[in-house]
Amino acid sequence: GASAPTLVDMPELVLHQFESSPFCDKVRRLLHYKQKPYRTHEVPPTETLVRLRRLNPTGKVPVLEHREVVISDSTEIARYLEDTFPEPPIFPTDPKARALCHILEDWADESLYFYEAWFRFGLSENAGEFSRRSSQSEPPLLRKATERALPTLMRNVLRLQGIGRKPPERVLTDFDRHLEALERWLGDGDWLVCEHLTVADVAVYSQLSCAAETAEAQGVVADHPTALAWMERVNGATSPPV
Ligand SMILES: N[C@@H](CCC(=O)N[C@@H](CS)C(=O)NCC(=O)O)C(=O)O
Repeated sequence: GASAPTLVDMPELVLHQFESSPFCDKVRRLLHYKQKPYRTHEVPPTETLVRLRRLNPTGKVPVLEHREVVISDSTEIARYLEDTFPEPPIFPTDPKARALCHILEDWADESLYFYEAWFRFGLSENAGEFSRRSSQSEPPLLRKATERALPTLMRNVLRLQGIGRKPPERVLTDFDRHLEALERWLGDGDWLVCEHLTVADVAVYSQLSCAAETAEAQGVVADHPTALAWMERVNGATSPPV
């Protein structure tokens, strides 16, 4: 029969993650694109309060471990991956394109993220399902409590950020405007910043595809064929190897 994997076969990259987090999706896709095998450690949400803080004081995922190196934040991880495994590149070489790449990555991580969170947790129709999904990794005794706490926790975040205080029609209009801008920006180009895929494509993709797991965001995205075709392209380039 097949022999058990030895220590030697263990990938040296470990991704501490929430399976459903768009930032973790972003890092997994960058790892696939660079063809780096990795293993994942699914972090139960309550672990971010204490245990995960030994690795990352902010208590956030993703956190990537590579030998003795620990890197947190998807933006830092992308840069680390580029420095450590330069091929294929995920950053443009031209300084001005690099600057644009950074701006678009930040737009995805710091603006689109809150739409994604709003679709999943701000809409009460979806909060139950996504809280259940996010609590699966908890030990049984904590699962129900986490599931009950998550919608309130996330809605507080959304209220403090501001998006949670807008009427739903306004948020949908804003989201539609973002997709409209994405379409115009893409025009007939294949990628957002240069002639190859960059971290900007992956960052924007991960937020939109996670949002589009809800029927409400899916409805808006489906109205934008250019964005959809680009999403197919990004997905094709960054899916796990078969
Ligand atoms: N800017 C960070 C954002 C990461 C982030 O917000 N992660 C969320 C999950 S989607 C998290 O870990 N939340 C747990 C917490 O805040 O305790 C990145 O790009 O990695």
